[in-house]
Order: sequence, then C-alpha cells, then structure tokens
Amino acid sequence: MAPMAKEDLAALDAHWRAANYLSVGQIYLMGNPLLTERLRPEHIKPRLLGHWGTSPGLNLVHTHLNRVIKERDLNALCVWGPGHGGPAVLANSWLEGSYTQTYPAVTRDAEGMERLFRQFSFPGGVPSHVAPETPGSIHEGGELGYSLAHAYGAAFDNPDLVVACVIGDGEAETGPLAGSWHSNKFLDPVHDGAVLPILHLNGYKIANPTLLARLPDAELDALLKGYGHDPLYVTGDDPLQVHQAMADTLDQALDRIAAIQRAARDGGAHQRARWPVVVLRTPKGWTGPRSVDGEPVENTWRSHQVPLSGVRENPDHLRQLEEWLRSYRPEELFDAEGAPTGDVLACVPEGERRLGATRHANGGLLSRALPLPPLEDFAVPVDEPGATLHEPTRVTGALLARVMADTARRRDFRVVGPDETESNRLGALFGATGKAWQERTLGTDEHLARDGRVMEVLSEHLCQGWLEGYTLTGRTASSPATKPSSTSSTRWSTSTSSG
Ligand SMILES: Cc1ncc(C[n+]2csc(CCOP(=O)(O)OP(=O)(O)O)c2C)c(N)n1
Repeated sequence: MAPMAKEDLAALDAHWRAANYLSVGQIYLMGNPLLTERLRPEHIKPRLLGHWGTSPGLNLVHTHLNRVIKERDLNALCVWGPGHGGPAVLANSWLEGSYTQTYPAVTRDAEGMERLFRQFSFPGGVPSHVAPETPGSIHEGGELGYSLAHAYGAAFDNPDLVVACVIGDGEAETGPLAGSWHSNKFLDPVHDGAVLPILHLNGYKIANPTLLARLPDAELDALLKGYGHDPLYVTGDDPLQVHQAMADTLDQALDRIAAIQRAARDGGAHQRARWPVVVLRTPKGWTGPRSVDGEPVENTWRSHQVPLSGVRENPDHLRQLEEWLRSYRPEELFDAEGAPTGDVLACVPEGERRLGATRHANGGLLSRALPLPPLEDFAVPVDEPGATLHEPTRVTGALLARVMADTARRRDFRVVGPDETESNRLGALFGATGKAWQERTLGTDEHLARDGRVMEVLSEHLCQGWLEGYTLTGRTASSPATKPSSTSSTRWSTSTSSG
C-alpha cells in the first residue's frame, strides 16, 4: 500500500486521540468534561475504578477497523477480549453515534459527554467492563478466555461477515483461549465468514509480564504458524508510524481473507486455508503518564488500572491528570458544543456498518423460529407400561436430524459437543449433515465434511464459546454435553435463542 496522505493519517490520529481522551475522562471525571476550566478536586470522581492500560490499544484497533469498514463497505463485528477496557468501547460507541442512538439521554455534546463520564463505573451507572448493555457487544470479557471462541461462533454460517477479535496477551495464557486457536480447523471458507484475530501484545497482565510478549520473535512466529495462521506484525510506539503500519497491515489481512474466500468459493480450493492473524505490539498504557511518584508507569504493568490514584487529595496527581487529558488537545477534537469534529469522524462508517450498531451483535433481530416438526412424528408407542424398550436419545437424534435436514438451506442450526454425538446415540444426525472438518481425511474416517454442521472438539470451553457466539448472533445451537455460561449475554438487546 502507498503511504497514506498526511491529512488522512492526521484524521485517524484525531479519532484515536478523541477515543483516548474520552476513555480517561470516563475513568476520572464527573464534571468539566471539555476542560473549559482548570481541573478542580470536585470534578474528580470520589472512587476511581476502571482499566486504562488496555484502552489505547483497543482504541487504536477501533479507529482502524472504522477505516477499513468504511473503505471496503465491510460487514463487520468485533469481539473485544480485554473486556475490562470498557471505557474504550464506550468511547467509540459515543463517537460513532450508536451510543446516543441506544441511549438518547447520553447526547453527543458536552452535556452527554458529562453523562458518559459520570455514569461509568458509578453507582446506578454502567459497568466498567464491556457489558451486555454496551452497543455492539456479544462478549463481556469479565472471564478472560472466550473471545476467540465467541468470534468463531459468530462467523460460522455468516459467509459475508468479518469478525475481528482482539485477544489480550494475558487472556492468551488461559486454557480456553489456547484451545481456541484450533477453531480455524473448523471454519469453512465457503459457508462461513472470516475471523481476524488481533493478538494485542501490550506486554503485561495485572502485575506481571505476559508469556507471549516475552517469547523470542522467532518462537512466537513459529507458534502462530504452528496453529495454522499467517502472522502479520505491527510494532511501535510512535503514533503516526503505527497508524501507517496498522492501516497497511489491515489492508493486507483483508486482501488475504478475500483471496482465500474467492479461491474456495469460485475455484473450489480444498486445502485448509492459512488465515491471517495480526500481532499488535504497542505499549500498555500508551500515551498515559510516563511515571508517577518516581515509578515508571507507561509501558509497565503499573498502567493496568488507574495510573494516578487519590487525585482529589493529591494536587500533584491532579496536575498530572490535567496535563495528561490536555495532551490529547481536546480543543481540536470537539467543537464548542462538545460534538466531535469532522476530522474525528472522517473514518467512522454509517448506519448498521458501525460496530456499535451491527445487527449481528443484537441477534434477537436476526433469529427466526426453527422449523420444528410435530412431536407426534417421533412419539414412541407404549402399549402397556414396562413392555417396550426404547433409547430416548436415539429418538432425540431422529428429531435433531429432521431439524438439521430442514435447515439445510438456511444454515442456522448446529449441534456442538465434545465428540459425544455418536456415543450419546444422536448419530441419526449424520444422515442430514457431516462433522465440520477442514483437515485431511483418511479412508477410515466417517462423516467428516468441510461444510458439516455438527461440531466436535474435546475442549468443552471451545464448544461452549462457539455455541454462545453462534446463538448470540441470532442462530440456534444444541449441545448434547455442555451448558450455557454467564460469560456473555444480551440484556441490552433483543432476546436470542439459548443453547
Ligand atoms: C479468567 C480470568 N482470570 C483472571 C482475571 C482477572 N484479570 C482481569 S484483567 C487481567 C489481565 C489481563 O491481561 P491482558 O489479557 O493482557 O489484557 P490487557 O493487558 O490488555 O489489560 C486479569 C488477569 C479475569 N478477568 N479472568
């Protein structure tokens, strides 16, 4: 890609700075949102609770997803793994207008900005994490580990959808996430959409470095390639250089995704695709205070939550917070009424293309009743008590097989489990569909199919995550062995079917 024009880079940077400003504002402020006067203790929340460290990285990803969505008219959804970065996702929803559309009282002006700030992590307000009521969210992120599984669940049977998924390097240490990389062996480039994992190596979790951030580069590269991915790297701490690199890299990744889909859909390519993964290495707490009370903070674990504490009581911290907020030059980002300027909004897509307004994050709008056959068709004759022998799950298998056959064209029903479909006597399903499988097959294998809608993998974390991602985006899945968890839900949105 040719280098971007200076004005375009500056506009992306303006959007990113605005999102960073709004993230810091939510963590600290309950008054004086535009800094029209010097910051005073009464403008600061009495109890500070939120996560700054991950927010600049999430904001960077959101800014750049906006650009590619708008330029390519992409149908996209994003799963934010570090869901504790609630301020970032809320800031972006407010900037793009989806927040005000969902919550009209939080207007896109100074008054609304003050509400946005005050309500965050505040009694009677909104949670500090990406939450069910956050527009565009299917993933709460409170229990780290399920982001990538949710992203794949959303992509299955959604051929036009691109699901970006930010994975924290701490989250990547969890068992569920470590198992989730193998989801690429189940994704059919013909009938499914694409997942673009963005591994965010900001280096730290709560009070420690992360494993993946400290691996030698060659080892990390080998690991990701070993998972079957094609890694692309963005590294840096100079904003304009990172904006250029991120723009180039997302363009490359999306071109590769389009090429993989074309080869499979038009050319009938039969090898498992090597999908791209973006490795984003930027400092934790980037653009925040470099040091506080003589201790380094930016690019260390100390930036994880609230870098400046006791701001009401400590005049030095109050001064540092004001300097930090003013470093984003809010007077260039918001007009006199507090609305984002044209430059800030230049990258933002419109209508349902906005990440906070996509229907795919509000599955109840998309779900349709399943074509359920009359139960009488599956009634078991019992002439007298205790005289006939039947296997209830085998009967259930026949019912599920009918539903599977009747949804062959709609493709909005799946069965997910830890390799127990056959042993649970549900094998009739294989008369209606195969088991999803993109790897090579041997003559002794049975029922494996690239477009199969039964999914079997031993990681029940993965089964559960896929099932949640699939149902929260408006489809139905049944699991013979797992049960829905509380890691995600859609309280703000129209209700969806459950597992
Ligand atoms: C399963 C689980 N264990 C522990 C936590 C507590 N926790 C909250 S944030 C965090 C660190 C996450 O680090 P990372 O995923 O790298 O995110 P980032 O550094 O971008 O904040 C931890 C351990 C959690 N939310 N979920």
